[in-house]
Amino acid sequence: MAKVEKFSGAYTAPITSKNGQILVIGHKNPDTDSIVGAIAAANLYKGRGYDVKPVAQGEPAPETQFVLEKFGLESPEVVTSVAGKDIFLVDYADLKQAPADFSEGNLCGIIDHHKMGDVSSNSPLECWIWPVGSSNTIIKVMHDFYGVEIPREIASAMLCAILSDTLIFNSPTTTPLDQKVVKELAEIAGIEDIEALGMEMFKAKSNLDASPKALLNRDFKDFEMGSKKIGIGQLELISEEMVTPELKQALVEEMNKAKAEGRDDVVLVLTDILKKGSRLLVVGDDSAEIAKVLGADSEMWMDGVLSRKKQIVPPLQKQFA
Ligand SMILES: [Mn+2]
Repeated sequence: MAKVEKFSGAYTAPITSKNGQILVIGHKNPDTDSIVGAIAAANLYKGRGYDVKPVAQGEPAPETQFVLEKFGLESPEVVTSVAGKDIFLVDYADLKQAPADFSEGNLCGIIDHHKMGDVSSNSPLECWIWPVGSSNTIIKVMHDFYGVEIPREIASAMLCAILSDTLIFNSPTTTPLDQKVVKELAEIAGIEDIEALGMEMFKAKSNLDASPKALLNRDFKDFEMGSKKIGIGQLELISEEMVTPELKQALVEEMNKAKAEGRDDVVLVLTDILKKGSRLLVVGDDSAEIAKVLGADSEMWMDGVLSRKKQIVPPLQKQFA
């Protein structure tokens, strides 16, 4: 039998860019996975010969700022319009997370690890959507597939993005591939104590020195669930006790304002990384039902609940379908 040659990216057809420089763009309210993902994916596409630029739909949050500064990476330019542009999406595939004029752009590819979204394209596209803990895990595998090298500073930031999305491997979204890729990235980056770097990063993330409105919006996503529109925010903290009763009250006020903007319910999940659980804040017509479905106790504590994607959104979607 003839030997089957190992398949690699060298054999795939090139992406055709009709509109000049291709933008690599993460989701709204960008997190570390989406901003570092855009930078890392741009490195990959550049390595394959494309003229690309990483951009973001907003300024980096404190955790991302920490990562970019620590490894000397530039914060991507903020871009909120993609009309007439070729684009790659990183870390999302739904219209709600995309720029408002998304449909006037030309979608060339998607790298994501969320449930399938509702974007569509006008021509065949490159899609890498895997059920792993972080988009950066996929981007590392893509570098290997296409034979593109990862510079040390980008490898360091990618490692941080995976630790961020998987809560240092504590989130139930973590897969063995995430752990393997982090080991490989640590080797490229020369990082020895992965855990210590992760904790340093989460300390930066726990920065609550911002307005209640900015805190609610830091990692906030809207979901259509049956006939309901439910906004769900999450703050990942070293300790949920950092949120004082006064701040909690101010956050609930902001949540009520967000509800008045046309949502049925607004949820804020205060995740305690060390206690491995989350405190639930919820305002809206279905608040009692939401608390029940998510298994919150009388003090609204949800033991073992760390992941919005895996432990919050699916049960609510099922309830309100
Ligand atoms: Mn992600």
